[in-house]
Amino acid sequence: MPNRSISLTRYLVEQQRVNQHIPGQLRLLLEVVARACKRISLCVNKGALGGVLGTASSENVQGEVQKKLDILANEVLIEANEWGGHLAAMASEEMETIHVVPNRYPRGEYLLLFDPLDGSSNIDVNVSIGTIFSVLHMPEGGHNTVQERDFLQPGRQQVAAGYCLYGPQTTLVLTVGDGVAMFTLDREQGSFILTDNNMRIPADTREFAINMSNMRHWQTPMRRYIDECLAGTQGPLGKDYNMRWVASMVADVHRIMTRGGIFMYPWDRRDPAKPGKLRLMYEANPMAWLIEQAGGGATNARQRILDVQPASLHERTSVILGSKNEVERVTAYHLQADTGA
Ligand code: P6P
Repeated sequence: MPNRSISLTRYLVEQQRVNQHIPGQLRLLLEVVARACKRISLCVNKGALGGVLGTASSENVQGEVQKKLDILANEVLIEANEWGGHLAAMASEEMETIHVVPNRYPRGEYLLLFDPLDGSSNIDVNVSIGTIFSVLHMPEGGHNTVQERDFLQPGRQQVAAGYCLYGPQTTLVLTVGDGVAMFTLDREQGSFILTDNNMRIPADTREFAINMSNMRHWQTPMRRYIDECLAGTQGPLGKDYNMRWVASMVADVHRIMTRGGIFMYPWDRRDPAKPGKLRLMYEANPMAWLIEQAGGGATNARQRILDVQPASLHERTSVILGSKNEVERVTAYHLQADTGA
């Protein structure tokens, strides 16, 4: 690596100094999260050798059986972040309630939300998984005790968002509202090194990502779009499409951040009361902001995800995100169907 390589620390210092984009406390928070992701990466890479595969004897708030690595990753993020004085509280897919920074530590002005290890079904079969995180600011005119309602802010209020993908490389992808940067972990140095300082998503694509086994459960506009993709050059879209589905949102989103595409997890009839499978606060919101910052689009099939006002910490949503023109098409199909057009 040429000596001009820029570490995450240098990138954040320069963002703080040159662009006034990152207050000191937020820079510290992002560096601590990155360090926690390095630790999680080491545990993931050990696999069976580290005794971390398989399921724990517990379920999370979603009613899903927890993997040992789910719990470990959650603990790593909690322990790494609670003493630094930059956070008021944390929320996680793996915890029913918020985790307020204990009184023995100083409290800061930020709120950290995360899915500590997304794609858990892939852990035991050695397929890429990842950590997703989102940072909010404590609401103005705060009160002494941090409450769950302080987290219930629309995604457009985020001050930082990112993910760490534990794949063939360990890559950290991050935005603070000034575009998207990607860092690759140099295991020899133990540092994240800047490898793309301006990730951009093409407006059009020939690649879609969806779990096709759910097709019979989708609403009509979703089926319409996928049928048109499958019709290829003979159909209304006039081009042949490829399909990918990793069943790990971080891996599917990273592919889209790297070469474009559209990712869809729509509402389906299997559980009509649920608006979708994915969680708004710590999956959809951070990914939607990253995608938009890279020039893409992100909706819940009807509305911009970042404009959704959350009603509860673990609420779910439909997710349509990626290449802007494709996302706009899928969203238009749903809105047309709603109005009977
Ligand atoms: P399915 C992983 O469990 C996850 O939350 C996302 O990472 C992924 O995109 C989706 O669920 C996969 O869901 O129903 O295809 O297994």
